[in-house]
Amino acid sequence: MNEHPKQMDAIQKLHFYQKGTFTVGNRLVSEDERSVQASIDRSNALTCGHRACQGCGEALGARFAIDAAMRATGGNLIAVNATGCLEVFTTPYPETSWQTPWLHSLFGNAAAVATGVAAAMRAKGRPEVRTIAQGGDGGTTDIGYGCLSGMFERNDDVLYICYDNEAYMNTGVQRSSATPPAARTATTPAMGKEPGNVFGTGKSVPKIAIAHGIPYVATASVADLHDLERKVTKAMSIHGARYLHIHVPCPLGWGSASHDTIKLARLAVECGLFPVYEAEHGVVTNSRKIRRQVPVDAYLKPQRRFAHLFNSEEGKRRLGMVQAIADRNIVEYKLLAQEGDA
Ligand SMILES: Cc1ncc(C[n+]2csc(CCOP(=O)(O)OP(=O)(O)O)c2C)c(N)n1
Ligand code: SF4
Repeated sequence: MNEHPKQMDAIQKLHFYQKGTFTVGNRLVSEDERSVQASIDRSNALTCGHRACQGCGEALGARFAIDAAMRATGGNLIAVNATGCLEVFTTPYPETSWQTPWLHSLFGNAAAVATGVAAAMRAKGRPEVRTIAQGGDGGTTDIGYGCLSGMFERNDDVLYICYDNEAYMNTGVQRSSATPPAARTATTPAMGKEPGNVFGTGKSVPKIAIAHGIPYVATASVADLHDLERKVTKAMSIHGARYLHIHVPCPLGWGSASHDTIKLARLAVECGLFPVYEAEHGVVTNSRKIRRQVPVDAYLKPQRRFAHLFNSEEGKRRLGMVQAIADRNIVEYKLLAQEGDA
């Protein structure tokens, strides 16, 4: 029987996602391989009804991070949020998607407010209540950086989580100091010989956090949610200042397809542009190995913010410069798997 085109549209391909994924369905894998999300008693700290874009990496990262922290603390958790997408899409007044005590003050002071919350809990004789601060890369690497460095330097008992989508997304994709070279944003040259962000600027807050010598620093990706949960759990087992930097693709700001979020996050790791590692007390202790390095083109091409790199000789030259950054990371963080690596 021939299907009418409209009927064809209505027929959706069914995928059996259950086994082997890191999502709620992985109840079918053995218990020790399951993520926190696989458990029916997960806290659903960030629940339905929020207004993130389809495929938002930040929403996914926050849900897994906060649920893992809730489990690690037996639900004794207060989260402080910087201004930004995560704050705006979860709490359109008078509603909220958070099912945990949650506080928003200003764009740049989340680390300082969290320090105050942790101190207040101590003063009230409730040291079991733990504190997390969280924000986007703009709120972390630029405007909130002074408060964050102070929190690190005083070794305050706070886990700070940065959701790095590589620009100020909430206000229309402006450049931050975490925006990668060559990426086009609303505040970088749109055309000319060298469109997009310049090379040789910006900063690595994970590296700066390590330089503060704080107890725990890690990077993570929404491409490996098990690793992300493990790092949050580990961070909550430690007292003092801790920092977790999570790479979270943003379909709206990157000009990528919403179904490509996880794929792009994985390619960023596998090409070497986003190294995944851990450090304790100022020393890098391990890095996630890559079996086979993929060329940066595979990661950059599906993103419209990098389209100009693929349509001219000048673009090709700058593509080579991006590849050189990835290659340097591979060496610096010893990212390529050697024979005998687990
Ligand atoms: C002091 C101050 N400056 C500017 C703003 C406007 N503002 C609100 S959210 C935002 C962007 C947030 O970007 P980022 O921290 O990277 O988080 P994202 O939205 O990308 O998750 C800006 C500029 C503000 N609220 N307060
Ligand atoms: S703009 Fe980006 S970070 Fe903000 S909700 Fe949309 S996808 Fe998420």
